[in-house]
Amino acid sequence: MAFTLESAQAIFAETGKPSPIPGILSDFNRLSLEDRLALLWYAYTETGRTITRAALGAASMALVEGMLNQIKQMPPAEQTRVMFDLARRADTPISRSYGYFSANTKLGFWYQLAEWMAQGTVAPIPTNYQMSTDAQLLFESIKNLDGGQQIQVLRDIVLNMGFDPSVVPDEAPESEDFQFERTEPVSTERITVKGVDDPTPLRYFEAMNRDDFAAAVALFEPEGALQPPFQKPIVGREAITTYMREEAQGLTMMPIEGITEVLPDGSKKLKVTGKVQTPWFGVNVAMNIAWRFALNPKGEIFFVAIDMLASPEELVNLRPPSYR
Ligand code: EQ3
Repeated sequence: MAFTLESAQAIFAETGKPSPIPGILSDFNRLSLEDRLALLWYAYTETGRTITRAALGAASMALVEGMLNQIKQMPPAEQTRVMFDLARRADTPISRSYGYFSANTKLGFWYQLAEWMAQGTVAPIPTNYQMSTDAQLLFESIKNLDGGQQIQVLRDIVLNMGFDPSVVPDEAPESEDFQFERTEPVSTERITVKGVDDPTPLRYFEAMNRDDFAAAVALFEPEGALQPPFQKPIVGREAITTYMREEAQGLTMMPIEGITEVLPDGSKKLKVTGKVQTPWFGVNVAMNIAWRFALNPKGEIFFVAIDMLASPEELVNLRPPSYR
């Protein structure tokens, strides 16, 4: 039984609980711009203070240095306007350039602004600003998320700011080379996972921990697909490589446990749960993750979905309740 993209997307789908993150993101988008920026500030001061400075190599921020300094020189009212423009995805020169930044450059840009806002060099959120009741309720929901989910919410919001580049995709500049300096040397460890004997997922985790994306992507079949959390599948080795280079540098994968099902034609379904650390937060925050692999009979990855777990209990509860 050969997998289709659709059938592969559905494997083990019944074993995970729905994540609260998409609901939180859609509630956030219904808030006023003032509330959005204030809520982000409060959420950031709860979680963001554990960002590791090591994540930002000096060279990687060179690209945005000019724009950041331009904002720093502006009068406070203009600085606030720039932030509003980014939040409402306006078509202005700064918001347009921001829209084409890579994910890590967008995060680094706001990280610098946050530092300056804390110092008072860039207009802070007014201390007497009163968030609406909806914003306060949403803030409570964010506080109830685990640390890994909180940083995912912050990241998704920051990535969706700025002019939407899909409106004029032809203008996209060359992709930037954002290098993360790992605080720990890359791992050369052999990985073992309880319940997983198949070498493909194990080699995948080892390659990812070495930032060896060529080796990781070679494990996929040529038209294989990778589905990041809350996104559509990325299909084909070339597209996956481009994505990994931008998004997966410096990640540390710590798979813990898995289940394997072998199908009559020799293809396999595997679900592995574990923790992932991002270089932005190092050891301070670990995200609870599931990888759902569909392997073809040759042992190549036809599909892998990366899911954020709704609760830490799902790390050990791999099967649906009726099977336990
Ligand atoms: C200034 C302030 C605070 C207020 C202002 O009003 C508005 C804004 C926006 C502000 C600034 C906010 C800031 C600075 C936010 C910074 C947030 C950061 C640095 C968040 C980083 C999050 C990183 C995450 C969630 C990484 C997740 C990575 C995952 C899940 C990786 C998964 C993968 C695996 C496991 C694979 O096997 C394949 C690859 C893939 C990447 C999919």
